[in-house]
Amino acid sequence: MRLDEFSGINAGYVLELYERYRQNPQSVDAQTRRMFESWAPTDDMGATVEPHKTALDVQKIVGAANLAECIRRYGHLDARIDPLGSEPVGDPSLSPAAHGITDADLRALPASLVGGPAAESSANAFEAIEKLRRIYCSTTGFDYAQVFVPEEREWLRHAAESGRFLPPMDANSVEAVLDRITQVEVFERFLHRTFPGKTRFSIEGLDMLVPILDEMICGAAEHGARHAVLGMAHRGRLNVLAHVLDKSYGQILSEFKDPIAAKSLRTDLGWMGDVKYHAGARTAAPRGQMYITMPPNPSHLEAVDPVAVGMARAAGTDASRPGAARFDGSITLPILIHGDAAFPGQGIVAETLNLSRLPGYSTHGTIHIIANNQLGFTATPHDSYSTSYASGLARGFKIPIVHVNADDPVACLEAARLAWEYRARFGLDFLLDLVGYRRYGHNEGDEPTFTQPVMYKTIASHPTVRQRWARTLVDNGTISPELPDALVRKYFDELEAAYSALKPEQEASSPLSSIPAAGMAAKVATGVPLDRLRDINDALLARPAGFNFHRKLERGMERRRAAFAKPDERSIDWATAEELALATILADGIPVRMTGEDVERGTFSHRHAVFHDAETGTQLVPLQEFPQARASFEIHNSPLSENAAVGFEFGYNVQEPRRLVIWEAQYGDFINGAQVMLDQFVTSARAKWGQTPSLVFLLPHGYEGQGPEHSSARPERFLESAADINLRLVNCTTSAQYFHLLRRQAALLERDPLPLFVLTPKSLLRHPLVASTPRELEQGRFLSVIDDEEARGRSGGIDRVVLCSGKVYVDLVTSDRRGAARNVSICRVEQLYPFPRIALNEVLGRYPSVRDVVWLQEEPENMGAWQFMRPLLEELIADRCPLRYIGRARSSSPSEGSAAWHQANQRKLIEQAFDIGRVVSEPSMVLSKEV
Ligand SMILES: Cc1ncc(C[n+]2csc(CCOP(=O)(O)OP(=O)(O)O)c2C)c(N)n1
Repeated sequence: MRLDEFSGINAGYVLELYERYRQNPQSVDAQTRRMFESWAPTDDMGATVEPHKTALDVQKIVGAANLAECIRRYGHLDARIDPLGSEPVGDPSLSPAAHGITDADLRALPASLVGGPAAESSANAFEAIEKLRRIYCSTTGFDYAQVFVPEEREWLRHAAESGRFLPPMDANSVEAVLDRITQVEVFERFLHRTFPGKTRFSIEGLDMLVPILDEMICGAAEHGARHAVLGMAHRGRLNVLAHVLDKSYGQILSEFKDPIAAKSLRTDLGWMGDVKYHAGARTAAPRGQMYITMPPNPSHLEAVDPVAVGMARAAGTDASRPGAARFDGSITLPILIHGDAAFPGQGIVAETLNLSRLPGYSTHGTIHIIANNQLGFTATPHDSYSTSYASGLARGFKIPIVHVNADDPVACLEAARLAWEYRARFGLDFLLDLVGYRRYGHNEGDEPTFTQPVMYKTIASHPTVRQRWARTLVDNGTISPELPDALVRKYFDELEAAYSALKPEQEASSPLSSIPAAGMAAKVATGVPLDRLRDINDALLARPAGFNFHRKLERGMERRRAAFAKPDERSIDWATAEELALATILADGIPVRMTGEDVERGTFSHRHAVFHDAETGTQLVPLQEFPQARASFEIHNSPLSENAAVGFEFGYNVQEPRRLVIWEAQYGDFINGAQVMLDQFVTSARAKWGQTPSLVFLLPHGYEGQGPEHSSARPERFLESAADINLRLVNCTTSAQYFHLLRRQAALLERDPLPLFVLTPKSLLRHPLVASTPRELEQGRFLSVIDDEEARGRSGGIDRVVLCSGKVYVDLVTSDRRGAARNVSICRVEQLYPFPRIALNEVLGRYPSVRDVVWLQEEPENMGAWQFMRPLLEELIADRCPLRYIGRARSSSPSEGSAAWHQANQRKLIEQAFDIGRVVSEPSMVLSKEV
């Protein structure tokens, strides 16, 4: 047996064992003994190795093998990845002495001890170790020991050591790199000169980012990818927009001039626009066969990460066929470009990384690039992260990392090629830590030497990567000495020409979506014939042969089976209405994606969209099985995240707006974990970027004595940012209303898309008053206001109209005070926004003798819908009668912590609704006051 059949440390171990066997054959186990009886170790030249000579030889062999392993594992600590020349931290284990050996010892040992491609062409271990050093301790730091799957690690090791991914070095290729980085640099220099001091977040110092993106995108396109989604922040964004997304110089330059042309000031759809370095873009024509999209993003660093990943997931998902949606990661490529301070600092990065291997969220690998300029505004790495590198977080997700010096084009391109190949082969995330510097301050008007005087002294005299690469190519005779300057001139001329071609008031605004026709939502027919509903219901309840339903679910299923027996009985509870709505939407050919914490079963154990066989655990998803479906249905329990989870669905939704995308919060209040997504994307995307999201949010809401955190979804949060009809906020009280609402949303996806926030019930999920009749699903439609049918019959005797929304309505009508209060009409405002002015006006007009109109809510006065409703109601009521508020007093916390206290206040609230004429003056948690 040859020694090199054992690699690295194994060889040392085998020889040590052999030595033990020679000393005492009984000291090794029987199997090993049998092997050694017929074995004399030889080296790779076939000569016999004599391990028995001394124990010292074995130690040297082990030392050499360990040294090789340490270089592979820790070599990146000695790599020169900082273009500004800082000394690498190094590691003692990288020196032979640490392993009890010398260079002379290594020369005397066979190269095979080192193993891998480096050993193949080496005469001895010393030469092989030197090669390893050049690979692992040069301008690239390979950092992949955290990859635990041997096949992946072995592939990475071979990729690093074989040089297989080095870029071609023929004259054309190296000149093309020079050409590209000249274009990148000149763009910044031109802007610097033409618009001095104007913020552009220059790429300079990380110029190689653009050729790296070229390499990844072209490489992936050759392997069949058709859609790249680039999520990135401000740094280098304009350069990437110009050179990767093909945004024209004319458009960019006109945005810098920022003209106020009367015709560019749109007033429709709430259009406000955004600064140029937040703008998104999409290539107009495919590059190769690849479309490239960069979503717009807010200033909030890293917030765009899950959005871009969700877009990539949507782009790679075929939802056109019934059953589960089919995702093909090979046709889509998400690339996220992070900041070196933001990556470790922003929690959403960890949330996004955590999505990477989850079945409902995976993109078959996202490529991450840290645009590492070694500063975050003025903060140093010392201030910014506790990990060794900015990329440290990725290690926990078993993501291979390559740190690369941004001044070495060859190393950068090798890393880029390796990244997309790894992603294509294993379908997993990869991280490229591009280490450069920042030529100017945080922005171009900022003075960096206040805080980084020493670093900026170095930067001031540091040649650009273009200058360095040009010098290398001129010195080795690959290009003529005139070429670098000629390229610079060429690109300056191009920019000059674009600039002088600008019209004085060139249109700088992006095209906006068209304005939906007025009243679209009210016109949608959402009823479904009873026969069709009955058939679908039966199909959803079909029992596949051999499937064992959980005993406790059987009764509910029986009830559901009988739901259509009497069309005028209230047999449709909330969950049934939801399932029938989704099923009929699927039968209409609209795909549905639903996610959220524990949505498959439903937080309140009401949904059971996924059944688990009680014997085998096999899953059954009726909405993927029923024969009437014409599009896919997917439902996934999300990870325990709100921010990234909502961001992902937003991205999915804007990428594929013709699919109904629903996210459910465990309790409505948890959505504040996604506040950045709401403020920066969902509610303002149309005004800033012309996007038209239509994501649905289900937010359990209602005061039930569960304490401050599980009572309120904080409707005020949505009303605060409601303007120009940018969202719908609904708090509906019946299953039929919910059914029609979901169907309406699906029908409006293309015609009048808006985000929909639904405050959904908890205890009322199974309440008989919330249940609806099958007939209501057939004949009804969503009503923004529901008048009090009982009171209408005696409208002349009505003194008070109580307007309320959601669960408190049920508390009112089930109160024992209700029977006696025949002069009170209780009307439900089911849609809080858009404000249902016409419907409310009609309702109020029906009660001519009304003495006061009350807005009644469970929430404190500074929360809930009151502050939003008040001016609108005042305007509507005008001088008909006073407006009164009944609800909890102003409070910093949404509700009481004790159930008993809650009940007392809730009782008071209801009493006051029926207590006409009494104004409570004593200090109380509950107020009744005229306003
Ligand atoms: C969530 C958030 N917090 C703070 C800021 C303000 N801010 C803008 S850029 C920046 C520094 C970012 O540093 P880094 O991630 O290294 O990116 P760089 O600007 O250096 O490219 C800060 C703190 C922000 N934009 N977003």
